[in-house]
Amino acid sequence: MSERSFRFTHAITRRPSSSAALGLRAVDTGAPDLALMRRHHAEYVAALRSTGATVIELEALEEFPDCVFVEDTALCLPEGAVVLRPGAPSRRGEAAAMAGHLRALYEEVLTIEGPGTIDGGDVLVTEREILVGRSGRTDAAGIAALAAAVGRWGYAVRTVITPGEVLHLKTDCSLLDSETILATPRLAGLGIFADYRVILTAPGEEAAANSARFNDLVLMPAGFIRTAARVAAAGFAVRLIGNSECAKLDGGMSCLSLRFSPPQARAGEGGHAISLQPP
Ligand code: CIR
Repeated sequence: MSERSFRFTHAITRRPSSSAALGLRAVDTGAPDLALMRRHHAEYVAALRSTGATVIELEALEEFPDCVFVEDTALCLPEGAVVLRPGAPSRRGEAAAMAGHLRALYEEVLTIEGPGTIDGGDVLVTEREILVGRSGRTDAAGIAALAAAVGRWGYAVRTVITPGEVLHLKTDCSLLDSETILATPRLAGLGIFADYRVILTAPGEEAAANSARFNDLVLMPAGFIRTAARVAAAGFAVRLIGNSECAKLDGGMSCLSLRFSPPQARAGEGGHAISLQPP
């Protein structure tokens, strides 16, 4: 069976902005400690790189406080990339800034035009379908535009509902392998993962659901030991990464990277970090 939904040759990350304290959040629990956020981010990048992947580290965009959360800017598939249209107007320029980097890696880069909106955090790619959550950030028009874009490469999109109190679909779930999804009880309880094996987060550990499978590793936010034990007991190699500061901005493991395998690995050999300046 193909493993293209969790085995990747590349990732793109972006360093935290020094304006991160101005980042969007549902509830203000205080400003992130920027030095600690940068240390956690470096741990995250090192974990991605340790799997042998090429990690393209972009510089911070100081005018975009949420720029570290690159997942929301694009959907990268083996056939091509789609530049998304984030639902928060303050984040739209992040997607435009990503487009040039994707064009250096892909021959085919499509762009979602308005009026619809869609954030990458609402897009869960599995081996057999692309689930997209309607949320406060992602609307029906955005999902329709994405479905039209990826339909040309043969992908089926299934719309699901991101629970009202949840920022993004992947705030509450992550793909672990071709058959297995880690999810909160509140999301799994909607029945949307009926055809998958589901590992539930432990009570009080819902924030552990935003994890990320990347090659042989499952990156999980540190501090949720019962859920990490459940994932490890199912046979996955868990790597715990500090996330206390990104969590203050409603971000988790998936938000911090675009993970993909471009058609030709034109950006260099595996295992290296490449820093690109904005085009
Ligand atoms: C935002 O509200 O847009 C950011 N503070 C957090 C984005 C997290 N991204 C993600 O879940 N994919």
